[in-house]
Amino acid sequence: MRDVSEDRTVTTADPADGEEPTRPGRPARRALGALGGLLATAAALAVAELAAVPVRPEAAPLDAVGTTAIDAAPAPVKEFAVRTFGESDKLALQVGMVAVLALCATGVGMLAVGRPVAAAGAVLVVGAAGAAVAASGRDGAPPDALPSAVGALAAAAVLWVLAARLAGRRPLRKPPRDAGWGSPMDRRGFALTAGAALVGTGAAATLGRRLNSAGDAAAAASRAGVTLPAPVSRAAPVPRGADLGLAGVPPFTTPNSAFYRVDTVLRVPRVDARDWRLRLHGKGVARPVTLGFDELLSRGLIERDTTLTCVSNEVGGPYVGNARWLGVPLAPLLREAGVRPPSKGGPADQLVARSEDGMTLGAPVEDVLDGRDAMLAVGMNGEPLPFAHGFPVRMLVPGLFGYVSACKWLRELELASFDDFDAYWVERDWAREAPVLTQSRIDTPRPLADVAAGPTAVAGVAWAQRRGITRVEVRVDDGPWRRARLAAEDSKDTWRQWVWTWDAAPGSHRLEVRATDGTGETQTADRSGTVPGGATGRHSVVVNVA
Ligand SMILES: Nc1nc2c(c(=O)[nH]1)N[C@H]1C(S)=C(S)[C@@H](COP(=O)(O)O)O[C@H]1N2
Ligand SMILES: [Mo]
Repeated sequence: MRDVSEDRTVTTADPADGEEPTRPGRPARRALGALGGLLATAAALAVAELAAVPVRPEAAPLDAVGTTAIDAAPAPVKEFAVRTFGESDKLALQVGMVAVLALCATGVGMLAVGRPVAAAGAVLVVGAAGAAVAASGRDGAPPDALPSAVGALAAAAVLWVLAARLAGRRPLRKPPRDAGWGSPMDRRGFALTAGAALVGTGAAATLGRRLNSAGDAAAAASRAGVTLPAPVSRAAPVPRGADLGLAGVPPFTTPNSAFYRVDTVLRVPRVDARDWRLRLHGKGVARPVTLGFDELLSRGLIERDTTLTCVSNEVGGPYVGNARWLGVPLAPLLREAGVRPPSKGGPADQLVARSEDGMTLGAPVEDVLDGRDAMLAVGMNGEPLPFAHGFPVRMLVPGLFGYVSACKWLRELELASFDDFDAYWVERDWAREAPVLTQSRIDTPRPLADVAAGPTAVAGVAWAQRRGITRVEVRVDDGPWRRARLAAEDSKDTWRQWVWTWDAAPGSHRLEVRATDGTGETQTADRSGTVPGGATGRHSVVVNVA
């Protein structure tokens, strides 16, 4: 802004000057400088993508910085992101990062016209910061610094040459004191350099992408090649009455494509099942085990319907789904390795699961061995696990929130103690032990819906895995509680649909629901946020009856 008056002097200096078209004023050069900044930044990201090939795709700067941001975000920020953007929270993060970067790029590009050394220096400093973040981030190692460093060098070079063209000087010549504002600009040189940068960027990005995802095709082939064995213990067929088939209520079995997804990865890990190994070791493990995927499949599979819930689900929220899972029972595997529960003198009370993406989850050993159908799942609704849901193997423990039990892309199981080790989410203020809470949700009518007067189906789902749902009640405008009709129970580990027919009278009304679980306990009315152990309180919706 400080340059406005000077700009005016330059542009109006000599309107009759024959060289005027090649000696544009500062605003024009600055605009082209901004463009140069954007080109240089694009080049940096493309070259970094290519440089990530010999390292790992996650070392690419936007991935590494984004992942570090995810890991560093305090619980309230994460809560806000999930509340505001839902499952698009990571997309929002990436869009935000690109926007900030683009803003900085235009700034540095404008700076480069008059002060190329300072601008190139700024680019290198940002690159160094990215490199440091990448090397010290999740699963970070020194080689992870390479993509950011190489990318920054590329950006500095592109910016330098473009700025030189704008100033009408040779790129390898030392910039003069006045940075060449007065000399005519090398338009042709600028256009050629910009074009070359653009082509190079496209080529590097395409090649980098292709090489970084070369393993994906192999992983996809390995998934396509999986034949899931028939279970030795089948799930009973879903009772016919378990699905009320009501409009607006999700189906009893959630299709894989509609199953909620919660994790911290910017790139879904694509593991080749043929390379997959699981290591089981730790405190009290008399016989450590290493298993490949085929060995795991040969152990005899069980099939179970289980409802999975996220601790980040707000009352009435979408982070709950029910699937038919196929997997290896976990308890026998642990027992064969010599693991005993704490109640039988076992030294470990925490089963730490580690994943391909560097995530750690810790489940109580006692729960895993208490007879529930804890499993290493390989199948979901009749197909191998989708990549987004943990292919090739994930853990599943009915009755526990996902963040302590449902480790996707599982790689390692370590018996430890809660005193020795805090898993990822526990380090971030979430509860150590996380049994699911009894919850109920109104799916229809939708909040603020316009409802016709007369008989209206009020319906939804309720869940209390391990305990089961025995009663759901609805009330209107704080009136008396009315018992809803429950759909048939599939198992105590699955959600249950419910419906109540309401004779809707004109006006604005508030519908409220509460569930009672198999222990006779009714869900609390006390409202609490999701941190640390899951949201409590009753779901209610306000509707308008015409
Ligand atoms: N590796 C890995 N496993 C993970 C997570 C994760 O971030 N990384 N998130 C957990 C959480 S918080 C939940 S609620 C469930 C969600 O499983 P889904 O995405 O298949 O629905 O996975 C769990 N397993
Ligand atoms: Mo979760």
